[in-house]
Amino acid sequence: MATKILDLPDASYVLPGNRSCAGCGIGIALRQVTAALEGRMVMTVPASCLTVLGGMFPISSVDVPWINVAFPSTAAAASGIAAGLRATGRAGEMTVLAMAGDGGTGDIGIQALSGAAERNEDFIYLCYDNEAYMNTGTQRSGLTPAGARTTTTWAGKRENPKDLPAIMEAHGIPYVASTSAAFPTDVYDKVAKARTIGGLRYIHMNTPCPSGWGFDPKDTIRLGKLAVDCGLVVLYEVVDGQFRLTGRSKMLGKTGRSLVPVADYIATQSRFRGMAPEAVEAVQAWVDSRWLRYVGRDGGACLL
Ligand SMILES: Cc1ncc(C[n+]2csc(CCOP(=O)(O)OP(=O)(O)O)c2C)c(N)n1
Ligand code: SF4
Ligand SMILES: [Mg+2]
Repeated sequence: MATKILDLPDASYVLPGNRSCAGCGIGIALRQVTAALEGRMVMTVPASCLTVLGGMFPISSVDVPWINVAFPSTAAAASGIAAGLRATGRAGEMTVLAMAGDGGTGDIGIQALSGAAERNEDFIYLCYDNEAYMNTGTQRSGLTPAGARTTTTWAGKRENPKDLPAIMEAHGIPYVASTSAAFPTDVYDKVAKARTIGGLRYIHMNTPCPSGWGFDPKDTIRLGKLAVDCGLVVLYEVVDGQFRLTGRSKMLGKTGRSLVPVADYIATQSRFRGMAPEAVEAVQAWVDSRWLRYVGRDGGACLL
């Protein structure tokens, strides 16, 4: 049964005031992530906007244990903590949560993550995807969408983003999910479900970034929702190989309602300024074929 917005818990483990930009999607989602674990957790976090949000010693903007680790080692550090909790008989007391950005996950941390997934280590890995290396001033990552201008793709990125949840699914881990910071109940339910499962659980979370994407901070939720409505972001989960659409994506798939044109989404952000019409069409074709595949898989079809 999906949680309703008014049923989300009042408890907050993200304290008032932090160093992220106004309207940052990470801070919005971190409330649901930590609430779903009831604060009974230990986090490993590599260099990123999330580290900045967490704060600099002796100040902290979160009320949960948090370890800053070297960039490529997020999943390795989480594996070690999970092993330590197991060895001391405390594994049931708290959840180990590795949380990193798209650059820290899809590019720099992928080998440690892949190794941990192959060993089916006991922790949740949550990749918040703001679609570039934002903390260092917006460089492209392997998850930056085609057409987006960054300081290293100043004419617009040519490649589509790599499908990280599919890569994780190919490891045969028990739980993979795709969610968005714009849907707090979807984030909450997926983290709460992942908490009840053993082994490596991977959650991919789209996280709008006003500063790097070029939009007004008041529009974070609106744009996050638009990304789902146009099919660039799809909400789903794969439990033991069984795929199902969730929330808004489920509704769109079930009713067969047309997706919003990708061009409408692209027009909302300055990172896509001057994108050639043919490039927009190419992204639309890519989104359309992916969407058909997702709808076709809904209800069970296995990727492998
Ligand atoms: C080994 C290493 N290389 C580079 C850096 C510089 N650095 C710090 S944060 C960051 C960007 C991280 O991008 P991402 O993982 O997407 O997180 P975001 O900043 O977008 O939240 C980089 C390149 C570093 N701290 N350590
Ligand atoms: S640059 Fe983007 S992701 Fe980073 S703190 Fe600012 S809004 Fe958040
Ligand atoms: Mg990033």
